[in-house]
Amino acid sequence: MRKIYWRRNSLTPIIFLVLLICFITFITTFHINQESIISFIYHTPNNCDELARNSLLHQSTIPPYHLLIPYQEFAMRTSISCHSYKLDEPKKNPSKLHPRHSQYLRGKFPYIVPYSNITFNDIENFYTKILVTKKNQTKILRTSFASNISFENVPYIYINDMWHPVGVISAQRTAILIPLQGRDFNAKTFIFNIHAFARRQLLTYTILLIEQVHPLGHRFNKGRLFNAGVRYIQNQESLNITCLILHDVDLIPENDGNFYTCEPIHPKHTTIRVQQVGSKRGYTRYYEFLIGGVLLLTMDLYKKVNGFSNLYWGWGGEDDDLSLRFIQRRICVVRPSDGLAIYAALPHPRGQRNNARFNLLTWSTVRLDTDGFAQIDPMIRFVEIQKRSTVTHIKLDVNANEDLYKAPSMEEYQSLTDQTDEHITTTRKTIVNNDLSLIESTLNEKINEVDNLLPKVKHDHKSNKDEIASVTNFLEKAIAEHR
Ligand code: NGS
Repeated sequence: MRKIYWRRNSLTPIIFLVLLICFITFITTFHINQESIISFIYHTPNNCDELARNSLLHQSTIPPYHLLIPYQEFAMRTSISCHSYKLDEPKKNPSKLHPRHSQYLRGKFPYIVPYSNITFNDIENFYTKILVTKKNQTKILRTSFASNISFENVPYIYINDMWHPVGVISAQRTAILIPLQGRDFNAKTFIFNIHAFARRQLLTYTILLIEQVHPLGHRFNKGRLFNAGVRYIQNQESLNITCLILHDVDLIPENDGNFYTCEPIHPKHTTIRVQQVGSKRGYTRYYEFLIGGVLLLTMDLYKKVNGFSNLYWGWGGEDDDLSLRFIQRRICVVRPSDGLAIYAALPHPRGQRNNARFNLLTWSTVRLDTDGFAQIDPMIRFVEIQKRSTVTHIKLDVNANEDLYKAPSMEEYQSLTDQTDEHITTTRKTIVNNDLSLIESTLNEKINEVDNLLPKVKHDHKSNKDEIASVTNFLEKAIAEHR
């Protein structure tokens, strides 16, 4: 017995020691490796305010120390939030009403999940006929598609494609843009609720559902849908929209104090905590870098970052790409308090993942000017526009330019790699010489050339996934060699 105890006791510290040595070796190797690959991250100022204070960087439109962004590392270490910014402090202007002064704010928003038989006509009928006859504010309404509806009848009028609170001039003119593919029931549930929500805040607003109907069965391109929706709004000059709300179709705001207003110089992200409808698990909080879900920003800000990238097909990444665009333009993001920025999420199956998203994110910052809102027109075709007062339903072909389907020829591919090689050599030399203005002009020139070819390769098709991988590998290797 004694012998057995002795053995056990002597083995434990030895095993422990061996494990400790392995652990230390692993950590050291891994850390050194990471350091050499992404050393620039350690020099990157960690918030937007610091970036803004650095005037030299401010003048440059390219990322400060790097061209490549190992996205996951970057997102973990970089803050996108503005610090010490006070939200919802409008200038005192009694002629234009900020939602904070609405008499209809009640705190918790009593959202409704309707029956599955609800139609777009039911919603139209509800807001133009059923609700307007409601006299008693506390009365509970019951319809063929939902019961227990406690929405108040806030006096509203529909003029020139916008809903206006009667006798009130709202602080802003708001467009709520909802990209869609499938998920019809979510869209109807969302639209049914969001009118009641917007009215409690006395917003002047319009709602746009931007649906991808073509190419059939193709993966979702949320970036193109948002770019197309914003282009549509821009073309409808009479709408004179001052605030864009980029809204996921499955999220219903739960608190009236989550004001749907744009801040003048900062984007506002309001999806801080989300809870699945009917789930008892409580709220999930997302990572700090995330700006997906619900984002409110002015048209000027949208244009400043050239909107969304057009290259993300399938689930994931396009919103993180937008975060990188804000970082590149030294724009930080504001958020309401945790208690107000809460949402109920409607259930739905998750769309097909975009396996190219990390490659695309790595190169995000060099594409800002050549891939986005300014480039959207030839890519889209408006298939149908259905107008109801409760929703303008835009149906879109998001890949109108057949050329984008074609994989690049071998010559194009060779020329792309040649140009990229030259571009990297020049860039590295100028970085070594530390001449920012030269870097900027050289880059813009070279990137434009390369970018004319890149979308063809990076366009996410199963058929050219290998090309994406090999181009990225090639570029990464070339950069490593030139370090
Ligand atoms: C991240 C995605 C984002 C997405 C977020 C939340 O991982 O696009 O999850 O997704 N980024 C990448 O994949 C790079 S959610 O849980 O809401 O479906 O928005």
